[in-house]
Parts: sequence; C-alpha cells; structure tokens
Amino acid sequence: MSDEQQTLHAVSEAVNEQEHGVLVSVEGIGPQAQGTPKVLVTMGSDSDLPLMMKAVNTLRNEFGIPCLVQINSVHRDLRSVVRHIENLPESIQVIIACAGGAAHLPGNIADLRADLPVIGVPRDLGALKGVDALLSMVQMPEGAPVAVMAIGDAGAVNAAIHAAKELAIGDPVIKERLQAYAEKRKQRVARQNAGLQNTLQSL
Ligand code: AIR
Repeated sequence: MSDEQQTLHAVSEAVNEQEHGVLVSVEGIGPQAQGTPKVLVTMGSDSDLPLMMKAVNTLRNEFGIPCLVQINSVHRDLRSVVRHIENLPESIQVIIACAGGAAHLPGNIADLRADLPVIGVPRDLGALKGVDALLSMVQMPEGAPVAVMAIGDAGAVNAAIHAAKELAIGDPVIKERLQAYAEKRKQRVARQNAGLQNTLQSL
C-alpha cells in the first residue's frame, strides 16, 4: 500500500468507528492527531474520501490546520446530519462539504448553520460528469450562500485554501503559510520557464 492509500485507509476506518467525526492533524489521525479542529470536512459517503483527502492533506500539510472529518448523508440519514451539524465543536469556524449527484449537503448545512461559512466541493460521479453536483450546490436561494469550488481535485484543494484564507483573517501564522504556498506556485512557473527551451525541443 502506498503512503496515500494507507492514510486513506486509516481515515476511512476511523470515520466508520466514530459517530462524531475523526480529528486529523499534521501529527496524525484520530488518537495520533493533535490540536483543536478549526474546519469540518464532511461528505455524503466514504466513497468521497479519496477526493476529500486532497482537502484534508492541504489543510494539515500546507497550513497546519487540524480538521474534523465526518460522513453526513442528507439522502440516507438526514436526522443524523442535523444532529451532527447542530452540535459541532465550538472551535469549528469553516465547513467544507462534498457530495456527488443530487448534492444537497452543503446547501442543507448552510441553512442549519447561519453562523459558519460553507464551501462546497462537487464530485464527478460519471453520468453527468459532476455538473449535477455543481448545479445542486451553486443555485442556492438568496440568504443561504454556499461558496462552490470547481468539480473534482482542483475544487478539493481550493476548498482547503479558501478555508485557510477565511481563518487567516484572524490568524497571522496561517496568513504567512498562505504567502509561502503562493511562493511555491510562482517558483513552479519560473522552473517551467527555465526549462522551456528543452521542453520545446522535446516536443
Ligand atoms: N450522496 C450520498 N448521500 C447523498 C448524496 N448526494 C452522494 C455521496 C457520493 C455519492 O452519493 O456524496 O458522492 C455516491 O455515494 P455511494 O455511497 O453510493 O458511493
């Protein structure tokens, strides 16, 4: 098993065992994790986990932000979603919610939690290429906004960055880490330009 598969397996096992979510931080998962969770990363099914680990790993590895991971399905167990979301730890300041298909989880959470920003990540389930999930999330009625990201991997990573930006408003350490992250992106372009002659010759 690769490191990525092992991490995924550990999160999946821990989520299945715990009703109220699993703490994940840069130190580890569940009992190994440290700190208080600032972000809830929730999704309709554990089949969304490979996608949402992109958000979890960006939060913990790039920004050092501990998060709570929890499965919530508004179409399979709506009552438990209401219970979970109404009783989140006080430390949670931002919610990232992913679902595929008729993806009503972020919108429902936006209604349940008028006090917290909700970021939606649409998952591509195949049949409609994720456009179904995107439109389910984005067309919220006035008054309950969901900040919807791109479909798929870019959306999951961007959800974590967006959450970090929201937390950075009151946290200078996260602000610095965001600057460092942006610097790495600039360096990537510089590297591409530095090797451009060779790249052109190889095509
Ligand atoms: N889903 C689960 N409950 C409500 C929704 N929209 C979504 C999950 C997942 C998809 O249904 O978020 O993306 C398929 O789930 P599963 O468990 O069949 O793999």
